[in-house]
Amino acid sequence: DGSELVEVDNYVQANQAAVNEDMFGKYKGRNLIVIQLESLQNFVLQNDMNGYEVTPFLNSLIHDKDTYYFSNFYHQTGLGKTSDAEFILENSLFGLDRGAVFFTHSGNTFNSMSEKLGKNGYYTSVMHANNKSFWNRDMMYQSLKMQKFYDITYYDVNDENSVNWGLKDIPFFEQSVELLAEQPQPFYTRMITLTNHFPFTLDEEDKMIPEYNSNSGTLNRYFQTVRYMDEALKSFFEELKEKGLYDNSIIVMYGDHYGISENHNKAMAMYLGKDEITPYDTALLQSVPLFIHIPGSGDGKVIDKVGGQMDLRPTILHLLGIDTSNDMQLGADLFSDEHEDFVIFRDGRFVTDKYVYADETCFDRATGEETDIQGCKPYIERAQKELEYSDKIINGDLLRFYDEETGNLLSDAVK
Ligand code: GP9
Ligand code: MN
Repeated sequence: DGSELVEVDNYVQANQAAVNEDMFGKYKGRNLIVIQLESLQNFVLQNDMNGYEVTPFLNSLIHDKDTYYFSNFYHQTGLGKTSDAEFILENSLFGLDRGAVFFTHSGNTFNSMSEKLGKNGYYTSVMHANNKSFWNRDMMYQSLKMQKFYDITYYDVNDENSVNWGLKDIPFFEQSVELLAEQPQPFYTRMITLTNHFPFTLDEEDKMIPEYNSNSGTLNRYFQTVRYMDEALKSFFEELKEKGLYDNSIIVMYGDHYGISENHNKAMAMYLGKDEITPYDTALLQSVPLFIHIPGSGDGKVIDKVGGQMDLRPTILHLLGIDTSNDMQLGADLFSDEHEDFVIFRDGRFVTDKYVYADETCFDRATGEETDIQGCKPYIERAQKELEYSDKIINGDLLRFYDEETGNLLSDAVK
């Protein structure tokens, strides 16, 4: 039954962060374009590789007057990888600790961001040039009330314009802009890139920088595919302008999960100029970039609050003036003064402004030295609790007992 929901609901209500009144609804009615960037980690930003800038376009955005760049933002995905990132964005809940929620619980009731935006007059879609059943997307998108999935059948994919997993990002965005332009407005469209995916291979003509020179071919090629993706984003922004879709949109971009696993620690240490990669370093390397680009805002800045993918949904909905105070969500608005510097990873690790907890060890965030576990204790408990609550909601399909309009538990839940 749904009685478990009472406890979860109390926790969620008690941990609400008040909205930032200056930001709430400031961009009401704008189109929303969310770009989930495949395997993009933060360490390549504002960095070079043997003298070559890896992300010139994204770096230029960091200092752009219309961009909020979150420099201390982390992925929270598990084994569901790309699909977990999608799930977290849509629901502000964790994926599961085993398997992929997109496969295991695609029949659940949710109260997704697409559903909410749909109810607020938005046309909602996903654009991704892969088979619709990959990650069980076609089934899950129905439960998420996504109105349209532009899968591979909507794209012209051939030998010339594909590499690695499929359609290259530059032609993907070129073709997607045509689809965007046909959609009713306002729209919420989520695009998922593909070229910067393991094993990070490219055609010769798309290599804009050389490979790196470590013992890891994976890391060596990663810089090249990231550089290519950065170029694809640059051309996408131009195309949006040409189509007249730029000024009236908000563009949110974030990395979905790590691209370089711990198997490449030796090469990573070489690149980062460290003796070794410790569990502390590995945790901080889970940082992925988050950009909220709002043409005309003029208020852009670099924000170093600690946050994670769970925070995306309330942050975005509030900018568009959509209330989330009744939502069963575990994230908080990154623009809220009450947003806490605390991000929980799916495996129980966490990062705060003071601590990094990894390998069952509490590290001083500033120095990377091991520190008294007492400092981490309260966070360890909360991390466990939030993960457990999220799992309860999903495993018990508890949102079917919840009326998100009123915030009331349906009668079945409280019997
Ligand atoms: C496939 C793409 C990659 O459609 O999203 O998924 P991943 O392997 O990164 O989870
Ligand atoms: Mn991915």
